[in-house]
Amino acid sequence: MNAHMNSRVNTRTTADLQAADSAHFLHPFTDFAGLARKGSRIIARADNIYLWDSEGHKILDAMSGLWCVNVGYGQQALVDAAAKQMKQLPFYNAFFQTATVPAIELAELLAEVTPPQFKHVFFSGSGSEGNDTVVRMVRRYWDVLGQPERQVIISRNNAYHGSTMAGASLGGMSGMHAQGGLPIPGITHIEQPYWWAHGRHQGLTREAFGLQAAHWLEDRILAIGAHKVAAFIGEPIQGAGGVIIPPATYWPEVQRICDRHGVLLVSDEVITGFGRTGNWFGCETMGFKPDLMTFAKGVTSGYVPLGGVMVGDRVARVLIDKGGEFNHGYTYSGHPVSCAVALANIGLIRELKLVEHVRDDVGPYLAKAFASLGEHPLVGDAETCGLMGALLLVKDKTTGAAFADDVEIGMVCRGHCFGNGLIMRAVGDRMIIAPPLVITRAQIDEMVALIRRCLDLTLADAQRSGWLK
Ligand code: PXG
Repeated sequence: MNAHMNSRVNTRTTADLQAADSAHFLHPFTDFAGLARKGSRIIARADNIYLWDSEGHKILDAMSGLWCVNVGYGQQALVDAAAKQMKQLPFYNAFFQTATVPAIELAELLAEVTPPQFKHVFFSGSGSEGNDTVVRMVRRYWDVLGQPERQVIISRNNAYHGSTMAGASLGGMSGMHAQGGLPIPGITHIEQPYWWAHGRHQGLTREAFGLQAAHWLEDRILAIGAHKVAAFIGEPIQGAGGVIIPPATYWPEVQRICDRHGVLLVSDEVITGFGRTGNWFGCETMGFKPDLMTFAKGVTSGYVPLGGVMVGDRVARVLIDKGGEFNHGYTYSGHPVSCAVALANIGLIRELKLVEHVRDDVGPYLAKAFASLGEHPLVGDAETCGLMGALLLVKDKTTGAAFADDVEIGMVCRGHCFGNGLIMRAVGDRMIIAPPLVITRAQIDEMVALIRRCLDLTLADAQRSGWLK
């Protein structure tokens, strides 16, 4: 039997799989040679909030896969929905004046669970493609309105909006811009609303800093000329950037500024959507009313790929009533299997009352647990919103001083997480989590005990290595 026919994890050794992996599989955001030296950890199966690797180790997945498995692993309703749809109609497109039942019904359901300005959706296969759609759609909107000079989209440093040409350009990751000549023209970035990095040293309260950060947007709009600015895009809470929760004053002020200058407001809800922050969408938690909303990940809990853009009435009416043909779309726009799984997933979020569970029960419970982790000697700041959380690791708790540049404290801590059956991400010195929404209070206790153990081990390393001096 050749390797392809015998490719199930349980019939091949981990070493054999790792060799095949490094021989053939180029992983995303990975130093290929570095990984080949080390070998991948191979995840073999999962249930609820736990994973098992190919060596049988159990791991608590505090990152929901990659911020997506909102309903947790092993939900039979999603499996059944996929199998049923695959049997009945595995694929048909939505291009040539055709549609499929799951795509229609999902569009209808999304209009119901999203804020009231949204009655229309454009489907994509991922969040990146959703944001490519945003770029083309906002520019098309201003063209149709006879203002083609409104081209510029303003985004923020340390934003993440995906990895396609447009997604990476909208994102504010300097490492991504440095490869491949990005950003594409007509995209500009302002500073992020990160109080610890940009507000604390000025002695500003979080609230005052939130207003200042919002006014960076107005300054940029005025510098460019409002007649040239198409849209502003932001994640309600930056995810990949390190779970940066903006002050409560930020988004309402951003909204007022966009309204004042007629600029479209786009909320990238790829991470914050479908219950993550204790409301269906992050814009509801943060108190603003976007014109467009990108989604992906939690719409199917990651069981199959799906993304898209919710299109608010302001934009939809122009494109529908005056736009003619919009020359844009993907083979998998409205994929019937993805849409069937999304219908089952949203049904389950409702049935299990997961949004309420996050808002009223496990969200506040996690906030308390993180406040107590905030007392750990390594932690300078601890914050949560719903089921997203971050711990900032600092050298000196009283002054908040950071570790020396050559000390990768986050990676040290992440190493201990790996070794102790916990998946937690490190973004610079920020340790971040976003567990499945089905997590219970007892499981939060278990997760927090693991985090505390990893912090203690990291502190011991820091003491031993003289990094605290
Ligand atoms: N917008 C946001 C806000 C995201 O978080 C995307 C768009 C792109 O989605 P796709 O489906 O094209 O990947 C994302 C994706 C990380 C990490 O390191 C985060 C994402 C993807 C990969 C890694 O935290 N978010």
